[in-house]
Formats: sequence, C-alpha cells, structure tokens
Amino acid sequence: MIFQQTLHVEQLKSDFPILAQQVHGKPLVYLDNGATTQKPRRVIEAMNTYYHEYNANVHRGLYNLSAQATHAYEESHRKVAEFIGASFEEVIFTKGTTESLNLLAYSLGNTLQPGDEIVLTQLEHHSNIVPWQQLAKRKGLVLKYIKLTPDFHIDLAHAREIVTPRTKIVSVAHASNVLGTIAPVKELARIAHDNGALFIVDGAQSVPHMPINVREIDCDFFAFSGHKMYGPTGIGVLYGKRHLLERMDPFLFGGDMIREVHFTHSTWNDLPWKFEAGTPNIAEAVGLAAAIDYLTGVGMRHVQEYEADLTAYAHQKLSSLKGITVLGPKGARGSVLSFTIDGIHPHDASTLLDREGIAVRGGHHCAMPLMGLLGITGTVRASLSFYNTHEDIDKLAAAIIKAQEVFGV
Ligand code: C6P
Repeated sequence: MIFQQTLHVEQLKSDFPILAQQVHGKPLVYLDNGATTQKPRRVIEAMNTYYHEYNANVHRGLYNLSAQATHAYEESHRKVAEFIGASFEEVIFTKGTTESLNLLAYSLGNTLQPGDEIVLTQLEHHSNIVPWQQLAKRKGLVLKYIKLTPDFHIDLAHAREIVTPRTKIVSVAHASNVLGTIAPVKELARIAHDNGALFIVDGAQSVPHMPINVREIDCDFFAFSGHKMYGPTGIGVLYGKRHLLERMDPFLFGGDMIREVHFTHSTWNDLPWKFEAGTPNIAEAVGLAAAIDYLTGVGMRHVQEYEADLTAYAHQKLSSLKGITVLGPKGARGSVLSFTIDGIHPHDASTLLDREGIAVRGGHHCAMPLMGLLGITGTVRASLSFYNTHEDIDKLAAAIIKAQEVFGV
C-alpha cells in the first residue's frame, strides 16, 4: 500500500497515452502486460525524434547523422548492460526473447554431442522448448524436464536428481507467464555449474517486474524482450558471459558482424557486434533505451514492491469468487494470475471481459505442455503492471461475476 503512494500510480498511468481510451464505451483496463506492455510517451517520442532528426544506418557512415545514430545505438547497449549488471560487450540485441533463445540453441548446439542432455522445466514457454527440441532432433540429444511441486514451485530436489555430468545446458524461465512461479535461479545456477552445465535464464517475464543482476544470479546467458518492459516490439536482448560469447559461433552472417571478408573465408567482429548481423533495429534500440530510463526513474525496487502488493490483492480477490480456480503458488510470485472459471471457456470469458473494457488473455499462453500437465486446455490470464490499480482488480472481479450471470453458472 505504501508503494501505491510512493509510485503515484495515477500519475504514472497518465504517461501512457493508450490507457486513456475507452473500449466498448468503458475505460480501458489493460491486464495483458505479460503479452506486451503499453508504451510511455517518452518511448514513443524518442523513436519519433530518431526518425525526425537523426535516422541513418549505424557503424557505416562517417557523416554526422550516422555518427548520432551510432552513438544512440551503442548508448542503448550501455544502458541495458547497466540495467542488468552486465558489461557492454556482453549485451547482444536480438528481435526478442525467442530469437535470443534460438541463437543459443544454434550456437551452443554446434558444440554438443549425441547423448548430451538438456534440462528444462515443465512450465516453459514454447520458445524455451521448441528450439531445444529441434536441436535435440538434429544432434541426437536428450531433453529432460524438472518437475513442479504440487504447489507449483520448481522442484529443486528433482533438479538435483536429473542434472548430472551428462547435462550440458539447463534453461529455465525466471518467471512463469502462466503460473507466476519464480524460479530459484541462484540455486539452479549452482546445480548446473556443479555438474559442468551452462545455465540459461529466460527473463521475458522477470525483467519488467524486478531488479535483475545477471552476475548475482550467476547465469551464463539471460534472454528478454523489449516490448514486455515498456519498450518497442522488434528488439530484445541476449546477455552472455564474455568468455563464452567469445568462443561461440555467430548465429547470423553478413554485414557488420565481420572484421575481414575474403573470397575464401571471413573473420568476426568484436563483441557484441559479432552476433548482430545486418542493419539492426535502430529506432527500437532508441526506444528500449528510453524505456530503461523510464523504468530507472520509477525504480525497479518500487515496481517490485507495488506489484507484489497488487498481486496479493488480486489473488485474494479472485480466489474469493465462486467457481474460480486461481493457478500457481500462493505466496511470493510474479504478477501473473491465471484462472479458470467453471462452465466458461477462457476464450468466451475474455470476449465478455472485453465488453467491459477489460483486456486479458485467454488460451494456452504458448505453454501447451504445461496445460496438458494441469489437465486443462487454457486459462484466463490477468497479468499486471505498475500502472494497474486495486480498482482495476475490482472491475475485473465485477466483470467475471457479470460473465457468470450471462452464462448462468
Ligand atoms: N509470452 C505471453 O503472452 P517474445 O515473443 O520473443 O517476445 O517472448 C517469448 C516468451 C518467452 N518466454 C516467456 C516466459 C514468455 O512469456 C514469452 C512471451 C507472451 O505470455 C506471448 S506468448
């Protein structure tokens, strides 16, 4: 509660032009922040200014505009590095979490041998399953999954059992986009490293909600998306420990990632450019830097504490409704609330909620194996941001009751 005041939520909300609109004649209540967050004016304006005033390609021109664009592009890497406690060379820009994980599956995959094992968890998003499955098929690798406990936590005892010296990679979601489970990443890093495996964190759902320090986690790689942290779509990040990135093969080949090209062979540029082939998403990098400035201004510690309070309130409120089952851990958790409503399909529920101006996601949330494990085909999911309020949650609860009346359940 204290942090609601500290954060001045209504004031913060007014930084997001899109949130002022009405949907079906009702004020928009945006609760699909796990899919993508809205953008503050500052991000939109930074990208506009880039196109209005200094659009040029980077690392190629010696003229003033190109120097400005290059400076802004590199500055964005610097800001990301500082935001997650990494160094400049260790921050690679990609299209998003999905591309970051595919880069790893491709590049690390080159070093794996048939029979090597990759360990994931049962709650992963498809983008932290499918690239590894494809790699496993190509190279004859074995995939294993760390189980969840009955109360939806990562089962560390099972992790200790299945991570062995045969394991080469352990890759886990820091925060589940379905259950809100927060993975014990420091312990998992230790388990992976004790067995000589690399440890990868999918931070798509954690970076927007808590302070992150990759060195404290001691992960080898960390992937996330700009658009889920108030930045634009089309840009994401792969952090990697420098000595590992230096040894890895590039993922994409072409301009900017090379040092020298001959008719017969080529050599690679320094980090991080070795992994950034072709003209990058420059405007998006400028937007991401603005998002980081914005988040830093709000304060990630404040974001985390405010959202923890709001999530606890939402959990309690939704759990108190009849016919609603909220999935996921009960205590400390991420700000994602998945639930089922007896007698109403998640797609129908989200359509009815939309009529009340409430945007939530209904479906499998790109986590079909987890849905199968839970014995359901989908959930309704409200995923929160610091611009959401207790009033938003009350409106969600009232709209659910209205939907239940429509369905007569
Ligand atoms: N989850 C959701 O609504 P991209 O699409 O590359 O920016 O992020 C992929 C991704 C990877 N890991 C996790 C844990 C995620 O939640 C996501 C994206 C969105 O839950 C879209 S499916």
